[in-house]
This record gives sequence, C-alpha cells and structure tokens, in this order.
Amino acid sequence: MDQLDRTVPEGRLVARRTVLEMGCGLVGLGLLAACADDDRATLPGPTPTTWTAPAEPLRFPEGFVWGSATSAFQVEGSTTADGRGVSIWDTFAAQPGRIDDGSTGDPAADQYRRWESDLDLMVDLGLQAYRFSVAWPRVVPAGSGEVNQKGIDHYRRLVDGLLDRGLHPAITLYHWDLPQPLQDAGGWAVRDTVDRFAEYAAVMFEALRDVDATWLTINEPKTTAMVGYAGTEHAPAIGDLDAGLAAVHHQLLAHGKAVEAFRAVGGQGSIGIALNLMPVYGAPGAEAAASRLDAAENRLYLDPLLRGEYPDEAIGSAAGQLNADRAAFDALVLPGDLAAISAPCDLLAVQYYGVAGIDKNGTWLEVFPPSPASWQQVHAEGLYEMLVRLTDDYADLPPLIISENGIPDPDAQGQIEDPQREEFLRTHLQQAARAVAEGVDLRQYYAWSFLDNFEWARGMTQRWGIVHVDYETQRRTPKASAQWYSGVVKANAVAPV
Ligand code: GCO
Repeated sequence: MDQLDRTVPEGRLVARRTVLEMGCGLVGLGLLAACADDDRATLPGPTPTTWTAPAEPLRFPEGFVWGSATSAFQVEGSTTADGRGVSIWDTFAAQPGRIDDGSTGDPAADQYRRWESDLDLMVDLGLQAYRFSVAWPRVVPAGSGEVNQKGIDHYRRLVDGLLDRGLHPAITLYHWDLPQPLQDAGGWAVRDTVDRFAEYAAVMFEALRDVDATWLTINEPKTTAMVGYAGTEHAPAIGDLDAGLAAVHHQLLAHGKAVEAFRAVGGQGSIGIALNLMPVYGAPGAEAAASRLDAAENRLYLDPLLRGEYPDEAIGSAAGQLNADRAAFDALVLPGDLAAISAPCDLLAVQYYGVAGIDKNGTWLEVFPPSPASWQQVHAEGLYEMLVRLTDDYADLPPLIISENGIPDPDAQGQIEDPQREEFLRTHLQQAARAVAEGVDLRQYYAWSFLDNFEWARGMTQRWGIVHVDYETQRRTPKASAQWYSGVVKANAVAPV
C-alpha cells in the first residue's frame, strides 16, 4: 500500500469558526485567536499521487451491502408523540440563536409518520440497507427507569418493515439525542451515564434480539465531545474542554458496556461503533504538530478501541494537542475501563467527510477546497488513505463499513440536479474500491443522507440528502445522485463517469 507525501506548502489560515465546526474542539484556545478571521485560501494540498481511476468500472466484492443513512432527531419529527421524552437537542434547538434558521426537530422530515413510504422509496431506488437511529428518549423517556413500550413498538414496526422489503437494518443506538434528565445530572461528563446507556442498549437488544442487524453503539463520540461538551456549537453547549475529554472517555466506555450487553443478550447481528475519521496533513516543519492533531482527531478513539490504550500525545499544550488537564483525564480511567472499551467488535464504522491541515504553530490550514459545509475539506483520496492506514496500523482490525459519506447541496433551496454530489460519491467510491483491491476488508457503504434533514446547528438550511424534501409538503423527490447511486448498487460497481 503506497505511502503518500502528506506535507503541504505553507498554507493560509482557516477561519476560526471553521475550526470549531470541524469538531476538533478547542485546540489550544490561544491558537484559535491567532487565526485570521477571513484570511482563507486553498492550498494545493499534499503532493498529488499518480493514481487515476481505470477506464473500466471498479467492482465491489460479492455480497457488498449498499444503503443510505439518517438519524432520529434529524428526520423523525413527532418529538412529543407516543410518550417521547425531551432530549438535549430539543432543549438546545428551542434556545434562540442556536439554530441558523430557528428550526427544531419537529417536523424535520416527518419520518416518524412517513416511514412506510420512505422504505418503499428505498426499494424503488434499489437500495439494500437503511441506517437509522433509535431515539433514546422514545424508549426510556427519562433516560433511566421506566421503558416506553410505544417507543419500542415504533422501532419494531420500522425494522419489520425493512425486513419485509428485504432491506438490511443498520441501527444506531446513540445519535446525539441524550435524554435531558441525564444531562441535568451531568450527561456524558459523568460516569453514571455509561450505565444508563448500557441499560437502554440492553432494552433494544432484547426487543430486537431476533433481528440480524448491524448495530452501531455510538455515532461520532468525537463530535458530541468536542462540539457539544468542549464547544458550544452543538447540544448541550457546555464549553469546557475537560468536560469534553470526560465525554470522550464515558462515551467509549458506554460503547464497551453496550457490547457486553449485546453479547449477554445473545442476539443476532453484529456490533461496532461509528467514528468520524480525518486524515491530517502538516505544512513543512509541522510533522510533529500533524502527528499530535492526528492523535487528537483519530487515535484518541482508535487506540482505546483497537489497542486498549489512550495515545500519549493527544492531550497537552503543544501545537495540535487538546489543551486539557491530562491528570484529570487520566483519573477518569478506572481499572477495567480500557479492557471494556476494547472488547472485540464485529465491525468498525468509518464516517468520512474530508481532511485537515495544520502548520507548525497548530493553526488549522485549508489544504483542499471546502464543500458548502465550511468544515468539510473535500479530498476523496483521503478516504483511501484512511482505510489503508487502519488496515496497516491496527493488527486486530475488524471488518470495516462506511456508515456516512456525503456532501451538502450548494444552497438552502436544494436541487434535484446535483452533479456535485454525484461527483463526490463517485470519486469517494472509486477510492474505496481502490482500497478494497489492495486488501481492505470493507463490507457496507451508507450514503449520507437518504433525506434532506435537520442538519444540527445549520437547521434545515443545509441539505445532505440524495432525496430532496419539500419541507412545506414533505414531498420526496429523488435527486439525480439517487438515480446514479441506484446504478452503482445494481452493478455493484462504480464507473469512471
Ligand atoms: C455527523 C453526523 C450527521 C451529520 C452529517 C453531516 O457525521 O456529523 O453523524 O448527523 O448530519 O455528518 O454533517
């Protein structure tokens, strides 16, 4: 597997807000202040490699699974129906100024009521799988204690609907909608939430123990920890980096305890965690800073999960590190925690959007042109690099799936003709196929997202769906990229154009 030159020429600064949105957390607060506000330029990025896609279609292995993904808070709506409790995102979205367009989780894309026609649309598009998340506040409204059978019944119907249509269920247990009472007690910054999550997970494993599903415990612990606890861009908007690091450990431990519960229930299916991973490129002389930022962005999650140890260089005051209290973080890690976190899983879900650049002072650089999501520096080859790196670096790596990969429309109105999304998906799938041809064990791919939906702090203004949603009528219209994706699924291959 070829090694790539990851150095970049001297770059210019990335806007401060972009850094926060990237979910990197507060990398040395003082360094953020050093970022010039509007001094942005696109660097040529790392030395281009010589690889070009072949003229013939690139095939995926027999049995490869093709799907699309959403999450409960982003698509369901019906936030007060059938006993659902309040989540931290209901609280956050209700606070003036938090969401760009003032929208909330209701009606979103109204899928709580429209799920049957959405599943029919997936069949029409020839999709084979659907990744959705269970809203914890529907199942355990207070976060602990009484279980809400109406909540369980909804997801039973959804799963049965998938199975009846021959669609594979990929079920995320936590996609950011923490029950508010648990946050009132400290949320992911406190250890008690670990056991509450394991109890909730066991309820769902029991309820669906007959289903051969792909289970994902926690979606992007990094984003929750760094953007919601270290930062204030996401719920619960704590703004304390030490709380963010505590949220890292407690979410990883919660994942491990959920895996234990899954094994104890003895259900069908497979289980893993979903990590958003980001290749990091250093400007000349910034190799050490790039390595430290890679530790903060990637190895802080990969190493405990796959090696049973935290990386040494993620936390500290040097360029690229998370400028938190290392002793306080170490004190959170109790005997047995790392063994639980690194319990063998059946898969690792990779969520890939783009890359990051850094200079020797720790300032984030723009090394590739961003998508309409300013934090997303688009570089398809970075997906190949990350997949190969995982395979090279982690001896006991389980099979991989790509549980999110996508790009937003250029504007809030959205479009049916979305050539940029077809280009994004094609180039990224070519790189994934390239990695598979070099021995990477990749089993499933989920385009983000099936529907235009509530894009967190961007509200309804950023559209990531392969299917357009008219929010006035809730009418669904497949975009051109959905039709193109149908062809990829049918051929189990990605053609050059
Ligand atoms: C994430 C989340 C998704 C986002 C998507 C686009 O990866 O941040 O899992 O909920 O909507 O990534 O930002």
